[in-house]
Amino acid sequence: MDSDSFFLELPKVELHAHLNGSLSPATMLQLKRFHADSGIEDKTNAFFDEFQIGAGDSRNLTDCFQVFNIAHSLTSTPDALTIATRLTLQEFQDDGCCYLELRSTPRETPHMTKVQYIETLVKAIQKSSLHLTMIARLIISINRKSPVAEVEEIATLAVEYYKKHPDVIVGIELSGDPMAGTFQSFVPALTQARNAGLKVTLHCGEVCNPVEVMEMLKFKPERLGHGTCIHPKYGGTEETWATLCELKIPVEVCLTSNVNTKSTPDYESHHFKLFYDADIPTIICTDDKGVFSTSLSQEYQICLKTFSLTSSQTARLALNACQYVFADNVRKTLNDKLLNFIGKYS
Ligand code: 6MZ
Repeated sequence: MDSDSFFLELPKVELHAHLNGSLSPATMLQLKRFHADSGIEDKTNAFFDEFQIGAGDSRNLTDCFQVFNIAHSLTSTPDALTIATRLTLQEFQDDGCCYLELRSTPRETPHMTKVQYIETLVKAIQKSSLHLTMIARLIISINRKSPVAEVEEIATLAVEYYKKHPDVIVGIELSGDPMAGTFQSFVPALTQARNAGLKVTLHCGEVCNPVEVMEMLKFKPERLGHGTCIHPKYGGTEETWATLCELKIPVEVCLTSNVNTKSTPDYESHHFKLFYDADIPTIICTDDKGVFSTSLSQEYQICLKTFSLTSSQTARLALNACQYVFADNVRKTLNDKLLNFIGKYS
């Protein structure tokens, strides 16, 4: 097996992918065509290159939150959202993903309610499972910019739809501009969801805010996203780092996202290495494969090259990721798939 096909064929588990950040240029083109064909006004005059934040782009993490409006204008009807979900799931499968937890923020638009948004995603995932070999699940996102009343409304809907579709909805997460809102104000909604059985993942330490990082760690979510500013070298404190090392909460790391938004200066200095060396479970993820023009195979490849890992160490990262999926009932299937690949490869 040549090295490129190793990354593609390695069965991979994607645990941090925002739907509207994952739209590829091909998917966006299809959505634009769909809008034109169905006579719906297309408010995106933006070019696709405005959606993409590549290496060396002058925009930073704060600016990056503007680009999601471009995707949002293309997914504002149930039909368009279905197309976006279906094509995105297919792309993850084509990239060798065997399990995907897609996350998205229920949005009210002139064409759909939040309830319709959730129902559309659930249906699209259920329908895709009829022809995909990849297993897909949904995490309901909460945007930090939302007022607390809306956050509580979304948590209540997440619980209601989790009870109806526990085969699809597995978790709740907190994301959005890390400078907006305060973690404490979201705790009641997150606790409500957790008490109902939903697993929790939090974007944590995307910017330097050790007080909030400590609050999040004490909440003991099942997983963390990014974890950029937890080590003292990167804006964390001795306390935040010691607590993470003690709790060993798995972290979804997104190498290219962090480099392209300048949260991390370059791949070499990415906090992945510190986490890896400290035995903190790390899961390689894409974050927004459309915005950052990447793929999960590419992220694994970058990781191996940057940190001089062996193929076995890289495959082990994918194997370990299976332990941290929110759908407990598929863990063994995924584990066996990975072990089978490793057995054949070695
Ligand atoms: C924090 C992010 C993010 O939910 O509309 N999102 N939140 N940090 C990031 N790092 C770059 N990337 C994406 O997908 C888009 C939404 O995901 C969150 C933001 O809230 C963004 O609006 P959905 O499918």
